[in-house]
Amino acid sequence: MAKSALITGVSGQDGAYLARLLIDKGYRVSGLLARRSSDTLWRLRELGILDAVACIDGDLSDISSIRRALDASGAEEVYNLAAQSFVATSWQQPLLTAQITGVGALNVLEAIRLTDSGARFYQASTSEMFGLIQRERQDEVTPFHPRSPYGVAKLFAHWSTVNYRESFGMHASSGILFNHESPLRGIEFVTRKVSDGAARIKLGKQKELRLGNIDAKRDWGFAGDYVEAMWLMLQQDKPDDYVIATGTTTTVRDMCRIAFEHVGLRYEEHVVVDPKFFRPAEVEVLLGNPSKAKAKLGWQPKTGLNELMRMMVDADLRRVGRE
Ligand code: G4F
Repeated sequence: MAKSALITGVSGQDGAYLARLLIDKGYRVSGLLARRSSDTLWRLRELGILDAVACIDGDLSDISSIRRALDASGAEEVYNLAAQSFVATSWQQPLLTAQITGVGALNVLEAIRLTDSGARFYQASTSEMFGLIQRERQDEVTPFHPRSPYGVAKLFAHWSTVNYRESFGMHASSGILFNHESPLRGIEFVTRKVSDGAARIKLGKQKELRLGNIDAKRDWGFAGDYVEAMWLMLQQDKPDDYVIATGTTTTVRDMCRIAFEHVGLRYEEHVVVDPKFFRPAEVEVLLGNPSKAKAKLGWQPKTGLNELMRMMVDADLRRVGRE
């Protein structure tokens, strides 16, 4: 019989790629959908899987809706990807971020425990938990020091996952994912803002691109590669935590250079640094060490930043061209 999975945050970038991966593997896929915005389903549509995902109305802040979704889906694997995931917004909405990104994960864990379904659980943890980094390369034993309400909320969710594993023997794993991007990335995140900006400037629809701290460094990978690691974690005999990263870090500035050069432009002539986009506390540099994932899951990234940015710029050239 086909396996069944429930994805919270199915309409987001990772939710859409994970849904496609699981559908390709023969799973029945259900998605918990918080209907807050008008078109939440464009990513599933773009991947051509909208009709293959059973969408269930629900919200991480409402444990009764999660329990109903677990019953309706019969999920054997639950992937908790839903969150208020934009770091900058977490200073404007710290309590909402704590409720959805932090306590929301605990609601899912508790719903699984109360329904006694034995479902395996994946938590979308994040490199933002390392924040003010304590080691040059961050791995599973690097101490955490979050720098935003988002990072703090994710840390609560991460430790809740570890705690439910240790307290109740739940098969609960946490993927500490470094930044992962794609043409399905939301426009508020810097890579997509840059790929969209480069495309618009190239097509004469925009003159400049205003960014914040372009000296920040990130370990950027392709979301399509990273969802494979999520699935692999839930196929292991024992639950555990894994860093998922490329092991390479690049400045926002150099990421801009790659994107603009792809369309024959010099980023220096178009990018304007605007203090409006600076954050109250910045994570200056992130660099992951994915050795454990490679050794235990057999996972490694396939897509480098050059290829990723070219893919994103090409997708935005097509989108902007259609407007
Ligand atoms: O693309 P970003 O907004 O991603 P950020 O803050 O690193 O968070 C992303 O990755 C995390 C994993 O580490 C996830 F947990 C999280 O949910 C999200 O997916 O910003 C990247 C960097 C930051 O240093 C930011 O200050 O780019 C810098 N930046 C410079 N100018 C900008 C801009 N970021 C945005 N969004 N917009 C700018 O104009």
